[in-house]
Order: sequence, then C-alpha cells, then structure tokens
Amino acid sequence: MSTLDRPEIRFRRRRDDVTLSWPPGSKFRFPEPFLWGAASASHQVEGEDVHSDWWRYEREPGNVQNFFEFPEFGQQFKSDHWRQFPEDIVRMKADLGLNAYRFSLDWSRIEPVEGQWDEAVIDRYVSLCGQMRELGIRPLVTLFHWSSPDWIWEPGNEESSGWYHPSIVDRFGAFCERVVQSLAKVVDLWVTFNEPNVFLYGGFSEGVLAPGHCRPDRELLPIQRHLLLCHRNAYRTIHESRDGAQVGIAQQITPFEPVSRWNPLEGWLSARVEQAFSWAFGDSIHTGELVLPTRSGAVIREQIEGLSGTVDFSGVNYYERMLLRIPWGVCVQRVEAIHDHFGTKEIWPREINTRAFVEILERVQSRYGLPIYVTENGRSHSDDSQRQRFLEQHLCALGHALENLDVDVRGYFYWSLLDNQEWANGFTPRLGLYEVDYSDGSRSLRDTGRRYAEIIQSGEICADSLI
Ligand code: IFM
Repeated sequence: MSTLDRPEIRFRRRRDDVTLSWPPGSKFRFPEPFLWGAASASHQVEGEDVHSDWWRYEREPGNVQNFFEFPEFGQQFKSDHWRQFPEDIVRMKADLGLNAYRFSLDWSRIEPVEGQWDEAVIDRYVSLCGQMRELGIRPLVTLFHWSSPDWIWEPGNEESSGWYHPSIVDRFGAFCERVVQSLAKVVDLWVTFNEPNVFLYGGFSEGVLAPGHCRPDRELLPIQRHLLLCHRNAYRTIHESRDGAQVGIAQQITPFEPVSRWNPLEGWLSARVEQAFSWAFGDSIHTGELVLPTRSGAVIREQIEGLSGTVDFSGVNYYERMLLRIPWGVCVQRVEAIHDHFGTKEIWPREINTRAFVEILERVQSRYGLPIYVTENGRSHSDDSQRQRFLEQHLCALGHALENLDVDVRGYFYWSLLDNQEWANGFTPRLGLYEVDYSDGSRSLRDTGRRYAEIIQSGEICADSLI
C-alpha cells in the first residue's frame, strides 16, 4: 500500500556505515524469472544523431568537457551503437547472457523534420527488438532520455519554445503514437521518461545539460507540467496499443544526508532537497498533483487531470548518496550538494553505499507498493576492479534485500552496456561493461562484464567472493 498520505519529511542524519556486510558463507539466490540487463541511451551511444539538440549543444564550445580533444570518430559516432547495434545484441547474449536490454529511441532520428517520419529508422528499431526477442532478450524501451529533435527549439527564442511551450505535449504525443503503433507488437516493457528530475534541474536550473538554461525555480513549472502531461499521454497510448504492457518512469533516487551530523538545519534541508529532487515526480504520478518546491520556501501545487496512477512499476536509478552542507556565512538558499570522498579524481559515483541502496528499495516499495526494476546502477572508474567491486556489492545487497526484506524487485539493469558519452562530462568517465576504443569503435569486454556473466549464469552470489 502506498504511504503517500504520510509524507516522508524526516530528519536525516549523516551515516558512515555505508557498505553492508554479511556473515561468512552468506549466499543469495535470485528469484526466477528475473530480468538481467544492461542499459544505454541513444544520444550517449548511437552516434550521428545530427538532428538532435544535443548534437548542436555539444559542438558549442564550453558545453562538454574536452569534447574537441577526443578522436573525431568518437565525436561523430560516439560508441558506434547505431551501426553496430545488431552485433551488440549478439555480444550481449553470447558474452554476458543478458535476458533484457534497456535502450532509448532517438526521437530526432525518427522524426528529423516535424511530421516527417523516417520509416526506415522505425523499421530498424522494430527489427532490432525482434532480433532481441529471438535471442531471449526482453527489450525495455525508454521513450525519452534527454535528447530532443532540434526543431522543437525556435532559434533565438529558446527560452520560450521547446519544453517551455505547451505545443511540446502534442509533439511528443505524436512521436509516441507513431513509435508505439510500430513497436508495441515487440515491446511490452516501457519507460516513458528517464530521470525527469535530472533533465529538469540539469537542463533548466543548473544549466549543465542541454539546453543549458539557469532559470529560477518558479519558471520550471511549465516544464514540469509538460513532462507530466507527456508521461500521462504516453502511458495511455501504450496501454491502448498493447494489453498487459508495463509502463513506468526511471527516476534517479538519491538520498541526501547532512555533512555535519550535529547541524539540525542541514539535516532538515537534506530532507527537503531529497524530497524535491528524488521523490517529487514519482509522487506526482501517484497522487495526480504536481508539486514544485522552491528555494524561497514556497511550494507550487497543481492538479493534473488523469495523471494519478499512470504507472505500473517503479524504475529506480541508484548510484550513491549525496551529502549536503551549508557553506559558512552563506544563506541557506545556497546549499551545496557534494559527493563523498573529496579529492578523488574519479568522477561518478565516488562511494559504494549499499546501505543506502537497500534503504531506497525499501522506501520505494513501501511508498508506491509496485514492482520495482533497478533501471540503472553502475560506476565509472579508471581501475576496473573498482567497477567490479561496485557491481558485486550492489548485487549482493540486492540479493539480500530480495531474500530478507519486503521488496519486489523484478530486474536489474547495469549502467552501462558500453562506455559512452557522459553528457557534459564527455568521454572521460567509463561506465561500460565493454570498453570502447573511440578511435575506431572497437569493443573489449571488461572483467566486470565477465563477472556479471558468471553471476547471471549461476543465478546467485556469495558474500565470501566479493572483492
Ligand atoms: O549516464 C547517465 C544516464 O544518462 C542517466 N543516469 C545516470 C547515468 C550516469 O551518470
């Protein structure tokens, strides 16, 4: 049962017991059936999405770190997934034994000009899903993972067109209807939006994702409204086209804790920031009410007709917790969210926090009462053994949660199948099960991928074997 009628604004204290441990000999068996997957997003891996806003945005100097220092092959083809997609499907089965793959559709490739559908591209996505099905891989399709066709933005009028303008709802709706009409026969598992919270704040408030705007909180209202309306309509479209389809959003759920465990104000603010960032979207889809908290303390609320209940599962993207501090002498509206382990050169995520991972799963379960898919979880590290450690620790924690706690997790999708462009952080972070050589697109399986394949094959994980 949902507990949303009891809003979860509770004091949070900093916790330093970040990694769970188990008695020697502990072994966790995963239930069957269970979806063992990996995930990706079109703009980050496909390449040559020349009609997308991100293609333009990343070519504007200063938007993506070291973009022009990377091999031209990588700039153009990224991880070369669009051209190597069929081979990648064969690889993910043969090398890894996956039975699920989460990827996103490139709206700009499908509709390069408004109202003009590239039928060959749609057919290719259909045939790729068909190929997955033949190999026993269940496609999980994300409709929107942050890149839009560039034509939604009116040149010179970016700050009131695109996602700001109500026309986006019909435009996105037309895209959904067209792709769902073709794909529903081969796809029954859908994510409408990937991390709408990160898209909203990263793109329109912090200015670190396309379109790179820094607007005050109140001005995020139309975007949040449009995202929720687009989600609601996409949910309906999918259900009208396919009986038994399962539709969700993939929400980045990040716990926030205060840097100073003794500072009650930091504790209180952590809870507020966490509510706004990690829970607001998911809550809206359950309650039907848009809630936009602002830094001034005001909360904007708006009922959205037909939104409540438009979700069949909870998609959880979990990486790490964030620590929050109020810098000395700075007013509380300028809090800083920071990662733990200052000074490390690694980018993301920096800590392995399986205690928080399990807590998040329990909280999502009790809050929404739906089946859960871990739709993203992974780590960039220059040392692959650290990536492997991250994977094993999280799978062990997940096995423990499935066996001992009241969570209904149906699948796990490692982020990411391939090294890919980590948005504004460029190509330096490497999160892939496969390493990609950006000078020619060749792939090599990492030890983390081999270890993942062993766990999938055996269907269990033993705590003694964790590195
Ligand atoms: O690469 C991103 C992805 O696009 C969205 N979730 C987080 C990942 C790692 O930062």
